[in-house]
Amino acid sequence: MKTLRRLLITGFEPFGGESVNPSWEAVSRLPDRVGDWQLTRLRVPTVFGLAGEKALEAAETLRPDAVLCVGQAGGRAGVTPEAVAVNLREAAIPDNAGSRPVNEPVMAGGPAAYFATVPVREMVRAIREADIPASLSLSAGAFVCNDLLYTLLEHFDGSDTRVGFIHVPFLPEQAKNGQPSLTIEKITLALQRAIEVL
Ligand code: PCA
Repeated sequence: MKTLRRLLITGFEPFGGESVNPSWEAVSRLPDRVGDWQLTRLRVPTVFGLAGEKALEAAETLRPDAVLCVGQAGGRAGVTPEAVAVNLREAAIPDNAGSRPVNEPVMAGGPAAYFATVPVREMVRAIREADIPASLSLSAGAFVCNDLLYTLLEHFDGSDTRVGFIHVPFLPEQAKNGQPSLTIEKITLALQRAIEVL
């Protein structure tokens, strides 16, 4: 029997006045096993620093082969694997602990940026093949999602553990004034397709 690879997959709690976060809604609906990956789910707080701490704590126990984080990107029309994380905290709104850092590093003295170590272009292709809009994103912003991705890429740099991030659009019930959205079924299927090509 083939041994399953271990995937730590995270979604975020709601933030910015929303009552749901599609990232956690979708992550919690994924089956325990996708392709040859065994999934361990983790809901992380939308708080600078703390999201990364919680993910690293879980990774310490699980020793995953890959960590895939998922977050909400309201206003985006498609599912967007992130290519890069930058060493910057620049928040337009407060996080869930009330902090709103501006022009601060994620890690003092760290490199300016890290590239994701999962096959982002293959993920885009696989999601599109399922007839779900997807494109490669070259910026995860400078809020908590970027913070989490940078923290994990820095921690696992040079190791065998691969790290990636996927931003997902609003759910239909969150989208206002003609903002784009995707159903929970489509977002969940997109994640499944992305995991299959990890
Ligand atoms: N999206 C935010 C943080 C939590 C989330 O789901 C972001 O894009 O940074």
